[in-house]
Amino acid sequence: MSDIDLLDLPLVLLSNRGPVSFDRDTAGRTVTRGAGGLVSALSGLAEHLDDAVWVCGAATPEDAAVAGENDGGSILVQTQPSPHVVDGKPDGPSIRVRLVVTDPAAYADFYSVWSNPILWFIQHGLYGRSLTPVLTRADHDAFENGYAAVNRAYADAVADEVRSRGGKALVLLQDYHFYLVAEHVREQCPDVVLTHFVHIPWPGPDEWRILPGDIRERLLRGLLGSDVVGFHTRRYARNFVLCAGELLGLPINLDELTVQVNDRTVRARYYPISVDPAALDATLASEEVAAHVAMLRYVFLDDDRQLVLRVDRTDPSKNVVRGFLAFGTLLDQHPELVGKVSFLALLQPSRTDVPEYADYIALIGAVVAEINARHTKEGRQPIDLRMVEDFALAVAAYSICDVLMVNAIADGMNLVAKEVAVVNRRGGVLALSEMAGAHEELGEFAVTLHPFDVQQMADALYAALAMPMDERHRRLAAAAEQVRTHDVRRWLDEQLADLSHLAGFS
Ligand code: GDG
Repeated sequence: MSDIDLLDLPLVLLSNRGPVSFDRDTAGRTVTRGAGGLVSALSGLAEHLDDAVWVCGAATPEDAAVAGENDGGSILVQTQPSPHVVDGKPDGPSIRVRLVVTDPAAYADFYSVWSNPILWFIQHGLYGRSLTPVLTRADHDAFENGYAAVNRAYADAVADEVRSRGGKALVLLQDYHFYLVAEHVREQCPDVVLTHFVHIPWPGPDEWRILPGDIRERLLRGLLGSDVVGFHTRRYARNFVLCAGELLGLPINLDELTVQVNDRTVRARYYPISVDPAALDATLASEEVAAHVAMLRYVFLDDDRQLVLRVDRTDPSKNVVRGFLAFGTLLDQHPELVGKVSFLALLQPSRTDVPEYADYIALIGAVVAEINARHTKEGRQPIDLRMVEDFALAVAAYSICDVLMVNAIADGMNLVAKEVAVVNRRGGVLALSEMAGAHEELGEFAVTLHPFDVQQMADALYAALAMPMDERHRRLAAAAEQVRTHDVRRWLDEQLADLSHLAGFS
């Protein structure tokens, strides 16, 4: 933790979903740790520091109740061995959490109108340019009363935490929900060292021109309140700097990836996010995963059959429908594969309150039914579509698949590809979209997919399935080595090293 010690500053984190959530069952209040690599990486940091607080949204009614009982202030939650709120001194790792409660209508406009789908869609190249009206009066109002108002509330909570720590702190903001926060925090606390990490792609200026000038300008100026704006890849960082130059007319340096904002230099940096290999190894070794592996082998891998896998949220950006169309084309053009290759799709229903997402799930079901009807042989359907939330099942499938399909239209990084690289034990081939951030690191070991070209994807799947075993193992070992040496800890350490430098500690 050398860089962290060097910083020696209090830490204020902000993300939409926090490190713990509260619920209620028959026995009373429960506390659960958040899942996922991001939460565990940042939790490790927050637990390590003497003075850290994590500001996040109250996601459940019980979260809101906890916030109310504490007058909106922070609470100390011991995270291990079992999470619980502590009053005095904890006797294990703990995180101070501040749950922000906002008006439900404002939150709905912030989350389900602006964050998803508008910003998410623009940043994944999915926003409509057809004849249907796009930004209506209601959307303009939702920006003001939802996105901007909620950003202001979170910024005030962050600034409050910074002020209570003497006005100087390291502030780490996460993702597309909070583009206006950095500027508000800096206005109130000019001495902060502030980084905003964007987990999704950042497109070039023309994509942002879909938004009216005043809104896109506010989003960019908001982010430029940071000292560092972090992305997964150099391409996204470069696009951001181009936007500042073209859309705001600010002086930029494309080689250095910097933007000049009055007397401040804002740096765009790229830090590819990654996974925690030790945690994945432990999950793979669990009895639960072993039971799933036995079941999956029995169902999919008898008689030298092969398995294509995909694991995604049901998000249009993941391009699930074209992926199935490519698999259908593969079977049309290689009938000898029918009955020999199965496609297991583990899809987690996502954002179903957004109409485009609900429609997408229906379309996925229809396409799968059609391909299965066309290619069922001896009672065996080629596509097994499971709408499930089951990480142990996903890891079991990661470990035994022959091919992983990631064909996203755009994807900030894609952690599934990195997870498969670490846990696959079968010489699994990564079939990876050239538009996923992970392609920058893993593309040379993968079979590349062009997400809009169904024929190309069918051909690439065929090449992956036909690849000799020694070649498969060689590529997988190289991909695993890349991920193990560039893990999530490194993602965080590199950011801290840069910030440490900026803060004058190194
Ligand atoms: C966004 C960006 C970027 C899988 N099945 C279950 C489950 N998973 C886990 C996977 C993986 C994670 O969910 C999905 O992460 P991805 O990176 O693939 O995709 P997004 O959710 O879109 O994440 C992305 C990421 O942020 C980090 O910056 O890489 O580009 O879009 O870890 O293993 N998790 C649970 N249940 C499951 O059934 N809880």
